[in-house]
Amino acid sequence: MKNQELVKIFSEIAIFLEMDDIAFRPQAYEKAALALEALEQDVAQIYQKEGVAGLKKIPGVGETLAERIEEYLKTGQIKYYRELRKKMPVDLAGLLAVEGIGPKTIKELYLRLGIKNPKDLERAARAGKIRALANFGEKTEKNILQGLEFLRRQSGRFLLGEILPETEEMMLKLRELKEVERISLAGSLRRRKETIGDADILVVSQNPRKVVDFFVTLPGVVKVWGQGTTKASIRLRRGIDIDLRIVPRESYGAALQYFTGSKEHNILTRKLALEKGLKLNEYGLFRGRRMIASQSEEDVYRALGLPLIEPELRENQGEIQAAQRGQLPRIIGYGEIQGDLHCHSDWDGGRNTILEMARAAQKRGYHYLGISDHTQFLKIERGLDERQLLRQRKEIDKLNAKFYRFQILQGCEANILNDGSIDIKDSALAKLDFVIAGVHSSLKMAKAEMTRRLIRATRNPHVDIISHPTGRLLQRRDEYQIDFDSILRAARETKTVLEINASPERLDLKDANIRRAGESGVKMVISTDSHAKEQMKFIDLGIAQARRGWAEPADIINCWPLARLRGFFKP
Ligand code: DGT
Ligand code: CA
Ligand code: CA
Repeated sequence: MKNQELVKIFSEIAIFLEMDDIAFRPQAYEKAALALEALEQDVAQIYQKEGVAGLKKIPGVGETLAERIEEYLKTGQIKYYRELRKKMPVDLAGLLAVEGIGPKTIKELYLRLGIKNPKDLERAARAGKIRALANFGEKTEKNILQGLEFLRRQSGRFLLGEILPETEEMMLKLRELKEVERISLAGSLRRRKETIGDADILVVSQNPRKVVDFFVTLPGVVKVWGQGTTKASIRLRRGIDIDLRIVPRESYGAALQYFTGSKEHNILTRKLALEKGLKLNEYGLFRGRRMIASQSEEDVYRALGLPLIEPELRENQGEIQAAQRGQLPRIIGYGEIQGDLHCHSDWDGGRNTILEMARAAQKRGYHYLGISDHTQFLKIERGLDERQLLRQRKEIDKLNAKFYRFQILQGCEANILNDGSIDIKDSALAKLDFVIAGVHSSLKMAKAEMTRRLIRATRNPHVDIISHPTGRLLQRRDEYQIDFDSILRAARETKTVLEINASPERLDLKDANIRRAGESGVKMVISTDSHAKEQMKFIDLGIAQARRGWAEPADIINCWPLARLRGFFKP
């Protein structure tokens, strides 16, 4: 249908006219665009049957606009529009999508700085060229950058840590409806991928229409992309999209298996079904017309000759073959962490006291907590020097005397300096229960140099753990240049532990590296790096990452009881 193309052209003409401060005509084009958008018949057919007279019956379309439509239908273009574009060859839709940018601004930015699209806009804003313009100023420039950043988030993927709680909140509301019999996450969110395109929720109900109606009107829904009898798709604030699907009880297992994905994993399960003369889809596993499995995922996998494969493993990384051979790992469970070893207290600028952190750890059911405040090198975070560490030791001893079945360990997060040495004396490190060391400066070293730096740190006789070993920040900063295999070798030789940092924007190590570490016999620790007690909950993100990396409890030192841990740390 040509309708949509004409909608776009008329809307853009309206914007071009607005740029030139022309009265009334922009509104005329805008109105016609709206009418065409709502029109159910095809304009080309209207024209074919009734000619220009037919076009003029469309609300808002008068003599001139009817002629323009005729011109477009006959020649495939509108000369008037082409000339306007030639005068101002900019990506209108792209620029208008940036919060705070209107037609007048676009014109000025094009005429003065030659800005044609969001990319040009970003470059100019970063170079400080916009604030230099007469009517703009520094604040506008900052707003433009913020608008661009927001747009990027909207069009891009979301961090697991930001989309999971929002989706779980929506699930809680859905659960309140009595028509909802069962509910589960699906898609990449159920697989706990580190970034998520959209959230998927699967519901079992005998009354899907009711569930859909309830879902699309929930508070927080800012847009309904689509709504049918058994599915709906909505947007929340901040651009988070959720797909909801509703299935009958009998199909739950097959539907969950299908909508959990990954697509690549599903291709393999379907192929396996075919090899057995079966057919697998979202409704069930079939032999001919007969459904042989569909109620639970276990049933589906069993009928394929497989044990249940955990969602975090369904990424076509060899999990099907491993399952066939009975060699799936017994991956770490969400409740198996015994304590958090990387937590900061108010001694180094964290928000809570040591005791508050300890209480929070106890509340989580932990048996130990490692306080690992920054050391002196990091001036911004008020790092501790040797004397302060000694004082802190005394305070921790005092607190420990009062605990039952719970202990605070004193560690620190020391800095790995450029040459791989540690920013605090060995004699001071020796007095701690354990030592974490991490890179916090000169992150952009050449590969060989950075690798040497980290290896030297693992060789320090007191360093037990390397924090956030690859230094990445999700969607913001790449990993350091390092030869990870060499690091793994050094870690194994020196019995140094690599951290799986669970903070939502790090998740470092990443899944593939966790798997390599596990295969090389390198031990890992899952830590939240909490600077406030509320952040301890991020442990689940780290566990998810460990599961995606096929890690078993034996690989993760904070799944171990305290006595084993103490015996494992370097003296
Ligand atoms: P995302 O949203 O990009 O983070 O990744 P997913 O895995 O959540 O992908 P999504 O939301 O497009 O689809 C959810 C699941 O539904 C996906 O993991 C597997 C299933 N699925 C969707 N489309 C297809 C398809 O065309 N073929 C197959 N086999 N499965 C599909
Ligand atoms: Ca998804
Ligand atoms: Ca989806």
